[in-house]
Order: sequence, then C-alpha cells, then structure tokens
Amino acid sequence: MPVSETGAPRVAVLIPCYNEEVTVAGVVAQFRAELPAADIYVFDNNSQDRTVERAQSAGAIIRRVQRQGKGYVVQAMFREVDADIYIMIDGDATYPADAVHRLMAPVERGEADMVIGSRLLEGTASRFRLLNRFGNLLYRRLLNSIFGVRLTDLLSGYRVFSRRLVRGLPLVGGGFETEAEMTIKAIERGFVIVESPVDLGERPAGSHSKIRILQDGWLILSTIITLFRDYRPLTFFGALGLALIALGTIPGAWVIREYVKSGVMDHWLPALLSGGAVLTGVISVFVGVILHTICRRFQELDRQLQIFEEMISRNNIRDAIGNSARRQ
Ligand SMILES: Nc1nc2c(ncn2[C@@H]2O[C@H](COP(=O)(O)OP(=O)(O)O)[C@@H](O)[C@H]2O)c(=O)[nH]1
Ligand SMILES: [Mg+2]
Repeated sequence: MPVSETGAPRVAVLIPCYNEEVTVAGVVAQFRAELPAADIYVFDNNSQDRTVERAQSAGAIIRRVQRQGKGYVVQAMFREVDADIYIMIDGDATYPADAVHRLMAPVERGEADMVIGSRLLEGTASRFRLLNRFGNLLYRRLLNSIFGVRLTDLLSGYRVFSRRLVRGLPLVGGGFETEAEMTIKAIERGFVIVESPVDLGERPAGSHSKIRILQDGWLILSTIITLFRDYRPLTFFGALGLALIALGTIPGAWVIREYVKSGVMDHWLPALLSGGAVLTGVISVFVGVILHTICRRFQELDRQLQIFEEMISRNNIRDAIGNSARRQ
C-alpha cells in the first residue's frame, strides 16, 4: 500500500452530484467527521440548484465536469484525483457514512481492490423501490451466470477502490451504466472484489433520484450484453451459432426425410432457410473462436501492462524497462 509522507494512506472521498442541494452538505459533513484527514471532492455536473454553494460551504473541494452523465464524472474522478484509497458515494445521503471504515478495511490491508457496499446482502434492510429491486435481481443473475461470480449488488454507488484499480480500469460509459462497467472490467482484469453489507435509506423530501428506470435500465442491460460479447466471445457467438444450427437442423431433417420418402425434392423454401440458418450458425461459431483467441492475447497484454505499472509505481523503472527489453 503506497502511503503519504506522514505514513498514512491518502484517502479521497468522491461525491458525484447533480442537483443535490438538499443533501450534499450533510454528506460532506458526515464524511469529514468519519475521515478528518481525507480530501472530500464534490464533482458537480451542471447542477441548476445550489449544490455547489452548499458543498463549498461544507468544506468540499469542487470540481466541475461539463459533459453530462454520472459515467463521465466517474471517468474524470479516476483521471484527476490522486490518492491511495478512493471512496465513491452518492450525494443523496442514502448510504451510511459510518460504514466507511468497514468498507475501507480490506483495501487498506491490501486484500481487495474494490469493496462494494451491497444493499442486498443477507441481513441488510435496504429501502428499495420495487422496480429497482427487480432490475437489480435481474442484472445480478445475468452477471453471475455470465462471469461466474457471486456478487449481490452490481449497481451500488457506495464503493471503495484501491489506487491500482483506479489507475488500471479504462472506463468509457457515460451514464448510469458506469457501475456495471467498472464491476465487469474489474472482474476481467483479475482485481479482487469483495462486498460488505450496507443499508440503503430513502431520499428526504424534496430530493429526487436521477435514474430514469426504462432508459437507464436498458442502458445497463445493453452494457452487460456488450461486455459479455467483448469479454466472452466464444460463449456469446458459440451459443448464438449453436442455437442457429439447432434451428436450421429441425426443418432440414424434415426436408431430407420427405425427399427420401417421395424421391422428389419439392420443399425448396424450407431447405433454403434451413441451409442458411445452419451456415450462419457455423460462421458465428468460427467468429467466436477467432475473437476468443484475440481476446486471450489482449488479456495477456493487459496482465503484462499491470506488471509493468506495478514495477513503475514501486520505482523499479529500470527493472521494468530491462524486463520488457529482454522479452523483445
Ligand atoms: N455529476 C453527476 N452526478 C450525477 C449525475 N446523475 C446522477 N448523479 C449523482 O450520482 C449519484 C447517484 O444518483 P442517484 O440519482 O442517487 O441514483 P440512485 O441512487 O440509483 O437513485 C447521486 O449523487 C447523483 O447526484 C450526473 O449526470 N452527473
Ligand atoms: Mg442514490
């Protein structure tokens, strides 16, 4: 764990905000009380209310991001803030600040790169809107079966990150798909993720969620499917191909049986459709195989880069350059 000159890890609290004047000052004050030495940043995104004034008078460092969307803000946070431990939290006072020490502990001990404050782990009493709970359950099933993990809360906004993860996660999503994206990319890059239970509270009167259920729900689903295609191409295109082959085989077998029985070929249309489906299926399987090979090579490159970065951050620059030169 890299540390500051004083010997303690440098902690940054990151609060993405869009129109959170009702609650932001309270969140800043709570984290100031829990972590007196931390830098507390409010990343404002064109709020039209008094979010910035309230955050400023509560003592937060203000950063402004022009491009609208939580994902763009998270990208800016990861790019601009330099720390050893990063805490991300909503500005809506729905997550418990006093849980932060428990959430930070695995990262501080170097045992995890991401701790997710899970609102759905057993024993939690989170107050969810019904549709949000349903969406969360659906995405969790999907994520766990595709990527072979056992996470309970893919979308939590309360997270702790190690410096290694913040520096090593190329995020591109601009909106509320950012949590799904960072979770899947962290899994794929071999970062250690753990969950710790937190109870989600309700927003106070006058404060409104920024999630648009249908639009953002679709964005999150399409992000999971896109990353499934990108990171597990053999399963994705292989399953698609096998389904097409199976679909084409059934009418195909029937056409052949009819032909054998009557000796006359008079079912050209089903024969053509069946041939087309089987051929497309075979092509899809091959596409999966090719992309799988490419994907593995990129994974190796990723690992190599991680090793390289770790060496550099440990000041073994000469070692890192020497190693890469020897490999060429
Ligand atoms: N900077 C910025 N923050 C946003 C944006 N959209 C949402 N947020 C913040 O991200 C956090 C999570 O959003 P929220 O509406 O609470 O989502 P929910 O917790 O799923 O209901 C809150 O602090 C929001 O103010 C945005 O476009 N820009
Ligand atoms: Mg929230």
